[in-house]
Amino acid sequence: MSKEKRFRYIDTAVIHAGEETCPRTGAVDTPIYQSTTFAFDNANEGAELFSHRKDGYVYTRYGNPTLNALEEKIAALEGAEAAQVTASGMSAISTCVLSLVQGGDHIVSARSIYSAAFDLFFRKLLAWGVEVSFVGSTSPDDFARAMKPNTRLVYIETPSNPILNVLDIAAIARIAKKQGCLSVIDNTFATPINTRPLELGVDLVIHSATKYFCGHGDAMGGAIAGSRDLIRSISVETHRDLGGVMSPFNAWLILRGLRTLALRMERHNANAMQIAEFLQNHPKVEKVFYPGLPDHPGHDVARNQMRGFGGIVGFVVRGGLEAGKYLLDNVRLCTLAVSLGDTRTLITHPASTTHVVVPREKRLEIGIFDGLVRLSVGIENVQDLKDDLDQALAGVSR
Ligand code: LCS
Repeated sequence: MSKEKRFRYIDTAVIHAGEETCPRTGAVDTPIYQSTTFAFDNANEGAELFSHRKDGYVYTRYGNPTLNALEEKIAALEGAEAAQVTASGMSAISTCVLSLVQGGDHIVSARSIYSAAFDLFFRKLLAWGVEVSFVGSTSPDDFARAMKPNTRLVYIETPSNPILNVLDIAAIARIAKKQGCLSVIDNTFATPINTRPLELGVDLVIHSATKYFCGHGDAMGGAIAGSRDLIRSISVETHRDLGGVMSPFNAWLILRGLRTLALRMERHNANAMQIAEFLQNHPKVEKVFYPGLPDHPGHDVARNQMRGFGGIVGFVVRGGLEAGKYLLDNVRLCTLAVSLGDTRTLITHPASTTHVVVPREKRLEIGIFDGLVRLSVGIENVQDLKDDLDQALAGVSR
């Protein structure tokens, strides 16, 4: 029997929480339980497991020891009682939201959320009879005004993808609580190293574990964290039926990635701050969006609720669409790819890629300007990153 580990700090929790030396073999690293099904000793044990009178493993869609270790680690990092991991971030969002609402219910959602989450709400939920009000501003009062008697859920993301809106988590959680409905936050950009939303009163935290949790761009995953009761009902009543199960191998990769989360975020925070300041002083750059800059409209709120300002920087290149495309074609170190949160720096130009099919007016309305570039600042030496951006910006013609 191994001794219970004792620790207080999150940079120790990323390494130790949820994981223990295997009592049977002494294996120090959590094994990959690459098994779909788990045998019962006898028929009675099967009955006990299926009726939840006994804890144990039955079938990987219902639970798996490698996934469980990851769930315990994520719960510890978010200060939650429990967590459920899923096949992707979108799987976490769809499982969570579909578990909490039904036809006739109303959701209040921030307008600036990850585009596929917006599409899920706008296209699918509306078609299924769930009403959604999108709040375009960052003012908690506007969230309060959007509430209706049948509001069941308030859904937010901060800092938001891709325009880095900052929302006051505690104020919005209070509004939801006052109305007796649940609040859900996508904490992918901040990670629990920078913000722990449950401590600010939110009910459920969602992650795309594909991003900073994994950290190395080699595994998809998602997670939902919150109270034991909520996670249990999401897990038993919805996750098992929707079936977006994380693979044991991906759980193992994400467990491994998480052990360096605190270290990586420290570097992401520091590099992104320096890049934001560098871009702000660059003549070819019109505007920079980074919550760490004092002139960001959400800076004061971010200072209150974030320990670091994260690794994502948005900026508008002078010269619009063509200038944005030119920059992407001319960087030599930054990688042209979607996704974020990797060790390497990733660069995207939403207007010519992810949002190319969105009509220009609609795009501008949601802050996706022609020259907007999103940088997921990696953990490389920051001078190499500045040099790369500088040489590419030098050729931008206006
Ligand atoms: N939440 C946020 C904030 C995201 O940025 C993403 C993906 C998701 C949820 C969905 O997670 P997934 O299902 O991909 O694991 N964001 C992406 C992006 O900005 N580019 O490519 C994917």
